[in-house]
Amino acid sequence: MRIERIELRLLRLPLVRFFETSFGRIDDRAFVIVTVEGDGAVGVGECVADDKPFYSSETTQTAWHIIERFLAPIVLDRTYAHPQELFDSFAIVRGHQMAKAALEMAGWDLFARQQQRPLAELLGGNPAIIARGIAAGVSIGIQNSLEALVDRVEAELSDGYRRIKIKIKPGWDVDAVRAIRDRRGSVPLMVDANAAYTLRDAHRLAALDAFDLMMIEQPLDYDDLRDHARLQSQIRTAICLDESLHTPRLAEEALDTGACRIINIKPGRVGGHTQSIRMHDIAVARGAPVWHGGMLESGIGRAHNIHLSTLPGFTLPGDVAASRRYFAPDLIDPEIDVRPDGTIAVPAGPGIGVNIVSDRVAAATVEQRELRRH
Ligand code: OSB
Ligand code: MG
Repeated sequence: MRIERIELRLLRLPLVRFFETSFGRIDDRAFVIVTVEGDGAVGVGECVADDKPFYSSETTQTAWHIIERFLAPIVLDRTYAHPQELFDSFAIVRGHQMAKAALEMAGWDLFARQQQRPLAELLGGNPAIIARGIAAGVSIGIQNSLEALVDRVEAELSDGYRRIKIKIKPGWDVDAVRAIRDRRGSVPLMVDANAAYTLRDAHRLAALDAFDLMMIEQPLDYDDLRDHARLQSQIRTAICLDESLHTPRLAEEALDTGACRIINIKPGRVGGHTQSIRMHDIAVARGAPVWHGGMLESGIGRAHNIHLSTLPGFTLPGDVAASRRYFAPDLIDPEIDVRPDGTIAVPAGPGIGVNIVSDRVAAATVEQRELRRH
């Protein structure tokens, strides 16, 4: 496989509904789409970095810079036997997992299209899951009121979703969980704090033990494994880490020190598909459940996420949901939809298997650049 041309596009799209987390509310999403071309084929990836460094230190602008200045010169016109060599070829560049992931995932799509095979098969997906589809869950942001929250939960459950995750922060936690339990009983429920608490809040987080949650995601700081281990020893609810885990090694350390019992994998956060597979394998070897996170992706990143979610260790429903929860219209046609049984079909064509609507991409493009070796 050889990549002869790379195209970067910065896009901005309005969200169907605002999305609020412990670090703020957003109404639209900026992201970078990376297209790679080689031997007459095309592959595409989506960079999950946002325009603000709040969820992670990367932004659309840093990712663009790192791809243009450092990663493109590594990959352009180099021969790879397999896309699993891409991530390790970036080793001279430290960090910048989201920039690396966007290019690496485009390379996987290119290779799968050249092989005329669905990406899920090349990643090592479970054939039964590839045939039946993946289990979908939703992530519900902080709402204006508890009534609005419970209404959202009802609407998502009636669309078929099998698991509800709500965002929490100090002041929007125990009451929000109780409101959902009061209305919907034992529905599979979990919370995500996006690092909004400290170890001094342990008693408040222990109060969530009464609600039989599947897990609490990233309660403490984004770079703190030690305090997560201390917290996990003080609460019954399983901790799942998201922001803290950028590498397979960190996942290993977190599981082996008791900082978490469950792993969230987002290929953007860990450097792409190859690193995601490695992290998945580490969790499976330790008997820890894995699920696929989401980053409010367009249909391009979303399709990649669906393919990766077919690996056998993804035993819990992920934050991978239907296009129409995010963008109307999405950049792809047909859009990704959830079925009444709460599953999402794995797109069946070569590569990520979705058709990109170029008019919609063009209309959302803010900036565009072509990179070649010269
Ligand atoms: O923490 O999982 C998170 C969205 C943006 C940044 C971080 C997170 C999220 C979500 C939304 O929870 C998941 C989705 O629906 O794509
Ligand atoms: Mg999270």
